[in-house]
Amino acid sequence: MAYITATYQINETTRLKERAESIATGLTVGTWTDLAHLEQEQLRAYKGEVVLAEERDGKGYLTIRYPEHNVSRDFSAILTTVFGKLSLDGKIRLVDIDLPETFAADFTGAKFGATGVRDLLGVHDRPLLMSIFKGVIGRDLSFLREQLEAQLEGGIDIVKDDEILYDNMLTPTIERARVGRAVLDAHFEKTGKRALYAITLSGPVFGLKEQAKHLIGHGATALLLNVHTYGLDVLRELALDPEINVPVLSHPAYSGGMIGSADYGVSAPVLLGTLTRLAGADLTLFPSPYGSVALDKEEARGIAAEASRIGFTRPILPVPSAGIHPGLVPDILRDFGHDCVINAGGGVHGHPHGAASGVRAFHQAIEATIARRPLQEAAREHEALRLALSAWGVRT
Ligand code: 1AE
Repeated sequence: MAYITATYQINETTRLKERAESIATGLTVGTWTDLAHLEQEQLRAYKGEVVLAEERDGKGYLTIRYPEHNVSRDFSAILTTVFGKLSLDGKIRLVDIDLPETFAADFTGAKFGATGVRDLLGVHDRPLLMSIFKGVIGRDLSFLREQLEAQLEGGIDIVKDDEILYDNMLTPTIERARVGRAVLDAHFEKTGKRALYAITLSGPVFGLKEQAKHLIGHGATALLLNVHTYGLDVLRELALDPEINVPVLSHPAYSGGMIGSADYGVSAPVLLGTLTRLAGADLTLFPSPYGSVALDKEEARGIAAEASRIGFTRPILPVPSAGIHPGLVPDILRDFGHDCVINAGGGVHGHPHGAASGVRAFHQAIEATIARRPLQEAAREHEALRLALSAWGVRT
């Protein structure tokens, strides 16, 4: 028999076996009180089983496995079984989840993954660089076009919409797809360099698939989804659809409500790493440990490790984000390695010489870091990097 295995962290260190047993039974064949028929033989195949109940560093860790046939093949059923009512039961946090290989046909994961996105861009030897449109709300398509051209001029790999830029009158998504594609194609004709532009999906949930296909039909080369406002199954449905054949970026907006506590909710590696990878994102964005919205470093590194895990789905690209500027590049590469995406909005558009120089400054910082040169030394030869460092400094 195959199982879904979940590990919980609790703020208790005694009677762990009993607590685990009560969860294993309560979330499967039983409830809070004894049921007369519980010992019936046919129920055994449906009962949760305690794998481990142990104390570590003053906390309790309970690992329980649930028979695969208890759930339908979707996140709603899986998460309701392993952490539905249980998530409301005091200080308890879901810190690990593993799906069996028998789920592979229904959880196909990313279409492109880390390698596929790199193949699309033709970049294999350095971290990828992504920028975010900023200040587009209230502006029109000509502003968007200019910003896109500037970012491409600097040598950006991926440009994404701000997650708060929905379908709107001034820059309708369909026009963003059309104009964006024209600019990307012109850039490729001129430079031979491919780039992607991710457009935010928005609007009614049942229309998202059609919207995605419509945008692709009009030139979209990538899509951005606010996964945690819509739900993991929405991402999975998009990833399962063969006609949605562009990379999908997962934005972490709203996930703080689930990952924000050390005692409750879901750990960041589980939500933004494991589940986001299984749901089918090609890139997972999350707050870095040192920017404007900082995550604990081990949690952030845990997300990257789960994103890059080799299993029955493809490894995907970790994207440490928020408040990123060129002075943070050595920290990012030290903590996340080279197979990640460096992502910046303000750190590109706030450059004293504009977005093209902002992107150049990042490339100069990446090149220097890979060559093991201090950024201050490289900045003596590179004006864009010098200006970025004087604006925002260097962290290490
Ligand atoms: C954690 C996601 C970060 C993000 O989406 C975003 O817009 C960041 O903007 P900046 O780089 O902090 O300006």
